[in-house]
Amino acid sequence: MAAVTLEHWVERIRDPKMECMSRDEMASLQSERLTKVVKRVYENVDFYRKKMKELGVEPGDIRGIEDIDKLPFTTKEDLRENYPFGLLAVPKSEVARVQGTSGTTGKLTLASYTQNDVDLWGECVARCLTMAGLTEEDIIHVCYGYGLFTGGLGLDYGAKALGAMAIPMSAGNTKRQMMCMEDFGATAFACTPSYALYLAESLQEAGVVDRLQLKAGIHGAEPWTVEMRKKIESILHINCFDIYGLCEILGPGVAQDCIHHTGLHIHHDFFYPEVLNPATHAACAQGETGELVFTTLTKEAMPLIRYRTKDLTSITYETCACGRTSPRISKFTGRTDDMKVIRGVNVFPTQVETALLSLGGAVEPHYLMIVDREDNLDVLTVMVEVDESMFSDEIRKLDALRNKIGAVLKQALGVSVRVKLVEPKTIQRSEGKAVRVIDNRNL
Ligand code: DLL
Repeated sequence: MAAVTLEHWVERIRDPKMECMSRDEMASLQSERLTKVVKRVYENVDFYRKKMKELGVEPGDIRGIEDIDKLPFTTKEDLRENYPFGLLAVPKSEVARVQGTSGTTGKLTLASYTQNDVDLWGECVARCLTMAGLTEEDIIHVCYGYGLFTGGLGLDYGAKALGAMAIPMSAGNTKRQMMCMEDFGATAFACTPSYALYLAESLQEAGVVDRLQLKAGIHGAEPWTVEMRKKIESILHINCFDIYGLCEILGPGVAQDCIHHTGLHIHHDFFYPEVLNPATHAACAQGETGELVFTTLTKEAMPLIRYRTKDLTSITYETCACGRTSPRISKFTGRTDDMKVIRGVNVFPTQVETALLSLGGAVEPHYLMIVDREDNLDVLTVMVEVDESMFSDEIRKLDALRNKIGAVLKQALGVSVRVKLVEPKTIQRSEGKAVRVIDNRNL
């Protein structure tokens, strides 16, 4: 069967009451939830009681959502110091499961969930799947890893809450993925965008795209550009959606874009977002880039107050063309910690991706940034995959392409770049999050 495009779909809104509430109604719900969660963490979590006392704040001082800036921040370092169970607000016997992600020091960043938290997670991912036009009729091929990483189980819980069929493939073995996708008639698939592109190219090479029944891709867990989305969509003739989340807050399902692709809708009845200047902590104006900070409003096992995600984005509160009133965050430009400062210039991997994709044609969006220090000077090398045919052409053509890429990257990044052209599939593919930067400077 030929691939179906989503163009003629009418999007179904799963929970119009929550997703289309007026601003005042939502503020009152958020206020009620915030006052409860603050009281709970003050009474049950030593870390928060101590922090609030240091700031001279009592739970009674928090009367509504407008008081949120009186509360202390929580950072990844706080999680590390309280690893593994120091931030629990319930007895350990009430924890139904834990999920984790790699931390910066070798230990995991660990999050705990009660059964209600797991159900909330399923509800959030189900809302995201609905935003992608999926229903209980759909078959969702999940090639995110299952395990401590939240991708596989999160999508699985979402499919269950929606009443759809989940195919729990987990990551790896691309040939098997392709076979099952075709044989089981998957109508949607979920994995990182870098693996989605790899899988799409592999399906194209195998000539099976037209035999698939895919209509949607649910991708996230790493930054990706609009150009990358369009590339996957055009190979598979589907619509792809950007799903966001982090294990400390929930896992996938904190936010996702709808068919209009004008930002990711946050489920703000559960997670209250702020976008703050990372240095001054002042609230950013709508549209201004800053660090995303979340307060979980209903989580039981490990509620987090003003958690600093280190993810950089901007926010808008305008109602979307889809009718949802939830605030929308723009695609992430990077993290406060994946930004590389190269000869004093801030460089993000997504800038490289956008620049490469602007060249179209012979250049693939598979790249690797390598930062070295030579004679006390930073040197940025960008490895780029180019079409195989380029290597059989005259050397002059290859040089011209290298120079062109170098010029485009210099223009986009503001620093000079050494370009290394390599054949397709030279850069290692990842079934999980792609590695985009290797920094050899030992800073
Ligand atoms: O990556 C959860 C997830 C799984 C999201 C599957 C989407 C799909 P962590 O391993 O805790 O959780 O990593 C969270 O990944 O702070 C962001 O920096 C990055 N990230 C997640 N989603 C996106 C996205 C999962 N859509 C960290 N765009 C976050 C950009 C993303 N970055």
